[in-house]
Amino acid sequence: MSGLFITLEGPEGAGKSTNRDYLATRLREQGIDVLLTREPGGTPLAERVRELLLAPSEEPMAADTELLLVFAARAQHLAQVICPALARGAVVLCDRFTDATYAYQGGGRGLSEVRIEVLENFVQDTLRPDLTLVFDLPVEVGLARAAARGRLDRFEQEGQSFFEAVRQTYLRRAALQPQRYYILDAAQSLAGVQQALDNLLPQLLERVRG
Ligand code: Z5A
Repeated sequence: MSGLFITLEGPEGAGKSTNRDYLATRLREQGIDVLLTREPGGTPLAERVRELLLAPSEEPMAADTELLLVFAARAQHLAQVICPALARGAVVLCDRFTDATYAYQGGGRGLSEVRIEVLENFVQDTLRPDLTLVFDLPVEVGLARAAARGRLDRFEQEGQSFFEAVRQTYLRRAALQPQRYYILDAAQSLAGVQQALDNLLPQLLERVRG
């Protein structure tokens, strides 16, 4: 595949969607073919799975069910959207991907990383993001941003310790593979975060243009 696969990760309210759109604009200004997408979701079928995952429900969802739904949506997303875009040489900017599974289902729910890895290999084969931007911020700052938006989804109803585990999983994964991850301080002002993205842009353009 000849495109560039960039994922944006981080806890709630970290500014992933806002900054994904910002980065897309900056890349498109340079004439780059950019595909914006998100997980869970990104295709009509995968968006229906997203609704199942996010809707609060009286029947508790087993952690394994959650894990399998996340990967079912991902398989559809890869087949319909991500792989074709990479094959035509586009830059794919994806709001969350498998790092979120390690963070939420692994760190948050306590599922074993080995089992997640089995599904990662099954669904993705050898495909991994080329670059993962981690928008890092203290849990309470992100939760306050999410709460300001109103009704909380099924994940947002979790407690502080769940989100602390999510955050620490991202940071641990980033420390293990520093060449793939780039950590941004998402607690600073939006202008500050976007300045950091501007600083990264020349490197990105170099990679896109090979
Ligand atoms: N999930 C999972 O469990 N396993 C998986 O494998 C995957 C996902 C892929 C949906 O994701 C849920 O799916 C997610 C994990 C789970 N958990 N939840 N909830 P999502 O990405 O759609 O949900 P989210 O993380 O809650 O998105 P979000 O809260 O919309 O966060 P965001 O995209 O990072 O932030 P934003 O929408 O760009 O910004 C939030 C607000 O903060 C907004 O009002 C902005 O204007 C404001 N903002 C942004 N940046 C700043 C700064 N720097 N300063 C001040 N205010 C800011």
